[in-house]
Amino acid sequence: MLKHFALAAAVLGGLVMPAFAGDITVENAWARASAGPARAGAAFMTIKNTGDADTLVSAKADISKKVELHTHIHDNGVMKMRQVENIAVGTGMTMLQPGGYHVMFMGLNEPLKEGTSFPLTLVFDKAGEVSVDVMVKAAGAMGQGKMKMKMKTN
Ligand SMILES: [Cu+2]
Repeated sequence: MLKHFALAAAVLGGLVMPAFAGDITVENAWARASAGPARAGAAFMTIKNTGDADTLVSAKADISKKVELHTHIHDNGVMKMRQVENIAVGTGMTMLQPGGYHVMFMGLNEPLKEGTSFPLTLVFDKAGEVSVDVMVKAAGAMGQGKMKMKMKTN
């Protein structure tokens, strides 16, 4: 009986935003629709932490071969993406947004389509796993669509 209740709660929980675990709440998770046959995509979100400092250590999704944590750096006026080992989530709000930290999907199984959503699991050092639905928005969402991006892999 308890088991069934827990399962139902988990299923219902997946349908309601925001998603949370422990002191961590994840809101407004979104990704940009792929422009053409892009093989990579990025997800952005707001992470609220009402507890002590935590760390986002990894992310998991079925939509691509690899899921990485990335940041952007300015290099001679060109914005480049760089993989990071983790993202510090201090007390308060941490924004994953265009031009900054993001979750990167390398080798998309198929282009991200506007109006769809996909599940993403974020793994925090202390809070554990938080699963969110990522909404796919128009390719030009939040501007910066024309920004020149170059991949730099280590
Ligand atoms: Cu990236």
